[in-house]
Amino acid sequence: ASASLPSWKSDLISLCLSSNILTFGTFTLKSGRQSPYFFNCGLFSRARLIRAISSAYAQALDTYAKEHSEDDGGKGWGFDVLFGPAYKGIPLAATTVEKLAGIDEGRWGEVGYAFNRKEVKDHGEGGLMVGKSLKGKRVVVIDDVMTAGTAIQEALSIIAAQGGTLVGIIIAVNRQEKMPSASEKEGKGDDGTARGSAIGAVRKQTGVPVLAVLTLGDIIEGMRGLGREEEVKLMEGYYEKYGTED
Ligand code: OMP
Repeated sequence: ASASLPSWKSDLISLCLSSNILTFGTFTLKSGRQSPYFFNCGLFSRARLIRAISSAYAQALDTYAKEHSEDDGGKGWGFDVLFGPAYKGIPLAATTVEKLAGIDEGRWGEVGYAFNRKEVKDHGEGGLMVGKSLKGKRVVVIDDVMTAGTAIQEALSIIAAQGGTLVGIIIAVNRQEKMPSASEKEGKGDDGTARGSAIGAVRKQTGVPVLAVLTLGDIIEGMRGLGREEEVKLMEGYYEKYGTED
């Protein structure tokens, strides 16, 4: 085990590694960057895996709420609905609220979950949304991985359109990457200009906390603890190129 990483994090990293959720190779990301590692949340598709990740999301949310019990003029930080953007966010939202109720039924027992449809249904109950209504509610978005912060934007506009108030974002993995440069967006590679973190930009844009179960730093620590020096070097090299502290 690693000296600085809590055991629940190193255990989660080992589990992700043995189930190929965390893989190594050459991957082209949505941002166009070539990464030596990839984290695939679509593979939390067995009982012990979905249990592990939903427990970790729930712990992170509950811990944040307990640490911020004096926010908002003493009312504390909390939320009414966990919104899981289709498709990958759907099982994450459903299983995480169930875990929250298991941690503290008094605090979380009435929390709802909701998700959007990819295609608007024009018959039956109709509409874009399924689950608890977001209207007038405090909403947290649950998502898988944040790299450049592009995927989260659609979720934010859905919440705004549904009349919800965003109060937080939780992701499984913060890849700790810089915003892509203008030249990267044109497919011409990084121009080396100094830029802030993608997660920092989302924090600044929304003014809400962005919580992560794991960061790239945690994954590097966990892999080091497992003696996987080769992968550690690859991730450190990637971090040198695209990484930021937060
Ligand atoms: P951004 O929209 O750039 O923040 O990238 C987030 C999305 O990239 C995720 O929702 C995934 O679809 C995908 N992704 C992963 O799932 N795992 C990774 O390790 C890296 C990415 C990625 O393409 O950046």
